[in-house]
Amino acid sequence: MAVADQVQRRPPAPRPQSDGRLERERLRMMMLIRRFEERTYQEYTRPGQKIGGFCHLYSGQEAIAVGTAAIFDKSKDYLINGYRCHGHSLALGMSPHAAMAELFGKATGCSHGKGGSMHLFQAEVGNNGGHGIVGGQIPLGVGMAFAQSYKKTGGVTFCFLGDGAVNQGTHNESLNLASLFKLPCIFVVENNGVAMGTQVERASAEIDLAQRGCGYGMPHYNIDGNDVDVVITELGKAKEAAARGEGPTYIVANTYRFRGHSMSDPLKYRTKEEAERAKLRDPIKLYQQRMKDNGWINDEQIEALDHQAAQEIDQATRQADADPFPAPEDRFQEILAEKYPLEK
Ligand SMILES: Cc1ncc(C[n+]2csc(CCOP(=O)(O)OP(=O)(O)O)c2C)c(N)n1
Repeated sequence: MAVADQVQRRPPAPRPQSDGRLERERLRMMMLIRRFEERTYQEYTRPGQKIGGFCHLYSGQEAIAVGTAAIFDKSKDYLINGYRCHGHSLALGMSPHAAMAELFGKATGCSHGKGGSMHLFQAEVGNNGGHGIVGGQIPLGVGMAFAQSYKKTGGVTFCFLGDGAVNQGTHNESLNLASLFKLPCIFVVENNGVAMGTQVERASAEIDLAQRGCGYGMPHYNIDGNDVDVVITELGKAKEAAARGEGPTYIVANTYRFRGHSMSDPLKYRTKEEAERAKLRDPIKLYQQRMKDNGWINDEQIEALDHQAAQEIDQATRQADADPFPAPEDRFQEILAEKYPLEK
């Protein structure tokens, strides 16, 4: 049984009273992210590959990013992330074109083609980006929450990390300070059960990762990371507590990644049966079913949403492909080397 199934879960969210409009938008976004990732996979693996560098796909985990975006206030909240950052960026409103152009290394990309897949940023909406050093984003997130608390902005920071990052030293230092200073920080561990090819039970002595929050005196719990309504409800409660000055919460969102760790992963560490079982809890399929049960959508409308998403991604990809690379004279602009030139 996967770790995610063994640990205690919070109960499902109550059915919302709704006309289905917001829910349709959430479903649309999850489907758009899935289409974006599948196209990224195709572009990365096609002969004459146009996407370079490391690239980590988010397929299977969409409910977490989309649920967070539903409660995120772009005027004052912050989000910071590891390298698996495409989904969060799209959910917070980055255009598929700005994201795809970044993957292609083009000047029109969100980081002007200098960051690539692991560094999608959009600071103007509070998206403080993807970070390639495992656990490197945790103290940065705590620093951002410290700034929000110090300046009394009323905003909160959503700090995302993977199940592998919980064993980094930065995790200990950051959680302690966040709790001690009662910072408005919500730690969200996206527990997809595996760090590269190492399962949680082979890397962590305590497999219930939510217990990590206990040692730092903060509320801590597991949630179903495949259920977008649960994500909204539970992260929403943590956000309200943080905004009231009650300090951080530690949430483990249990999920599964459908693709390999990165593009070169032959997936030898898991069985076909495990992957097939996980697909039964595909967050998109679960949400489509819930929406159909509530009479908010039908199969035809779902097909139309998918068609629209595929077209939007196709257009974004063609545009990204046609866009220019950054000009050679700009290569030291907007990077640290601009301030500390390597060439004297
Ligand atoms: C400090 C550091 N050590 C090792 C690596 C190599 N590395 C890249 S991803 C990864 C696994 C992290 O897994 P997890 O935190 O569970 O995130 P996921 O990939 O599942 O999203 C490792 C060890 C790294 N990037 N940084």
